[in-house]
Amino acid sequence: MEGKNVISHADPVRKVLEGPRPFEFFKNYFGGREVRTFDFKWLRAVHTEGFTGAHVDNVYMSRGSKELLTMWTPLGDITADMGVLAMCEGSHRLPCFAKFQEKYGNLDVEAVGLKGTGWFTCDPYEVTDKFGGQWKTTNFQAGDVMIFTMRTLHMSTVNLARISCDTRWQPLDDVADPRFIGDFQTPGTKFGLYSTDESKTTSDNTMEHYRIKWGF
Ligand SMILES: O=C(O)CCC(=O)C(=O)O
Repeated sequence: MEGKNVISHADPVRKVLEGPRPFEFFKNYFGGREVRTFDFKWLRAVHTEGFTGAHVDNVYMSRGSKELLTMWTPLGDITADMGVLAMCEGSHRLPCFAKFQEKYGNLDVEAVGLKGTGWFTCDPYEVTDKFGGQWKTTNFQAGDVMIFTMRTLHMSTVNLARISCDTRWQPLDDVADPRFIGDFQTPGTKFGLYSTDESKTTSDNTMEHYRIKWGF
């Protein structure tokens, strides 16, 4: 169990997160290819007033399959006012997001040792005003999931309290980002958020700095 979270890797939880149904769904989705999920699972118990800012997952996990998908699983019924995920529809493919994807979407926050969370912004409307798209979300019931690409801009609504877990899925025969499979190392290797590489965390190594450099 080294490196494995005692909750997200407990048998009853694994049965929900990576039971036969997601395996079958993703196998069909990938045209019959066998699939795998990362060993690392992002279990979130989010407190009142907590939320996740707008980001694409590619900034955290771009070193493997280009077909990688995220599956967001609420653990129980969670209504939008309790804290759910919201998607910016079209952000992964609309031409109006091309520069956003080329600059922000291609950033590897760990490689540059980004200081901060890797979120592009905390203001959802800043994105739609600047680039386009439309924010969408819904109430979730136990058994629902949300599946989206590495390039889909998403964030959460502000939380009352909720527990969810996000897992990653890809074809088995494709290369997997080595940071999230097998035994896990320190958190510093998983997110720019926890970056400990002092040599890289200079004051201009922030999202604000990159946004000025990119012209947005
Ligand atoms: O649940 C959250 O607050 C964030 C989840 C997320 O960003 C993801 O699943 O990629």
